[in-house]
Amino acid sequence: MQADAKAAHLLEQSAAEISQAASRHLLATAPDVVQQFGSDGNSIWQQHFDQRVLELSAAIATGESRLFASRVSWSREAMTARGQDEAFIKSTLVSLRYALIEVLTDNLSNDIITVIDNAEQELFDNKCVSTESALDPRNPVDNIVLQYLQAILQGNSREATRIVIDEIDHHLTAKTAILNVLMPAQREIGRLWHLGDVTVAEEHQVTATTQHTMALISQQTKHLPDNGYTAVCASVAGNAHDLGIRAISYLLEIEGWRTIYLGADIPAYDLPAAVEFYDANIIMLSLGLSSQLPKLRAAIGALKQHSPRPQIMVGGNAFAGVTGLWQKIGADGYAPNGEQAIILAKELAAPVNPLN
Ligand code: B12
Repeated sequence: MQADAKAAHLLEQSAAEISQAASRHLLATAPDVVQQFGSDGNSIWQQHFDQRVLELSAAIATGESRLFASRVSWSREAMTARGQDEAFIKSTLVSLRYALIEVLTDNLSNDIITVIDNAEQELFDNKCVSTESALDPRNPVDNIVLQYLQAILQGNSREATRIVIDEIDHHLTAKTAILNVLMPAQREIGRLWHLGDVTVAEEHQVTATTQHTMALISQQTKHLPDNGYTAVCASVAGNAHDLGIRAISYLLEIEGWRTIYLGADIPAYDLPAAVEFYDANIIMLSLGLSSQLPKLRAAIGALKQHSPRPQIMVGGNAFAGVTGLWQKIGADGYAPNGEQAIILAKELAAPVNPLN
């Protein structure tokens, strides 16, 4: 499939209209849904379809149909875990097709329909989240992760933080505490939520404890001397996920960088000013979902007009499994995890190190 910027733009512009039409269609054709979601049904399903249309747009813009298929399968797994049957899940795709035909009429390209057809075919093949935990209780570090999660879910977040901090200089360093305990704990709670085994509230408890624990670790750790590099770190507009990029920011600081951590959901137009004000060598942008891809493009576009231009590094969950996506959107580098992010950041910043 070829990338098609015009069709992708049309989908993005028409997302609200398409999602309204799809939601109307679903509620009219699946009366059970009306009962299940009550008066909130329309807005819940509109949001659902809005994301779907943006993911479709991202797939068309990049020529990567997986960006849509993987998200549809992800939704299918989450819905199955919450008791929805196969026929209903398929009917959401029928409603989406119906709305696309109604709204886009003659502008609906074959590629768009092909992307949806492929996603439907792969609906039950893609495994997004494993039913098995990646954590092995016999492994000492994994065991700390499990103790950490257990303490939080039993209502003792202070104890959870203590478990991790007390292990530093024994089984852990500050870096491995962040990368090998706190990040896997986040992934594990995400897996459990996806399977319907923990609630959103429980995930929030873990996330809040992880934010607090990372801050304490960073505060208590001896940092290497200033290496002369500055990194600005942010999650793009629309991305509420900020723990991964926060972890990278702390790790860079420990390695002697000056980091400017801007947080989640940062508008593209604010980035050049931050880079200029702090005279950054590099900017690290985090992308959580493929539906946020237009915002990342906008951010990269704004930064490229800036002079002197910082190196632009990207990462985050949305890149998983889509090789070369970072190049297609014009970034200078990508890393799949915190460890590799630190190594690549140094390589990218090195030619412009003011201390050289
Ligand atoms: C906590 C959490 C949330 C919190 C975020 C709170 C916060 N302050 O961050 C809240 C509740 C807000 C949330 C919301 C949503 N979430 Co959420 N969330 C999670 C969870 C459980 C943990 C995220 C985390 O802390 N990860 C920490 C580290 C381990 O991962 P990471 O962010 O990917 O970062 C690593 C790398 O990607 C990389 N990296 C990250 N950024 C960068 C940047 C650069 C430059 C580089 C080089 C590298 C890099 O390095 C990091 C460290 O190794 C994950 C599960 C998971 N597997 O991550 C789901 C997850 C990310 N969420 C998911 C989803 C779908 C959503 C929602 C759409 C759910 C919904 N229906 O509303 C919304 C979207 C909100 C939005 N607009 O962005 C999915 C994404 C699936 C996908 N990509 O297709 C996941 C994977 C859940 C799952 N089990 O499937 N979420």
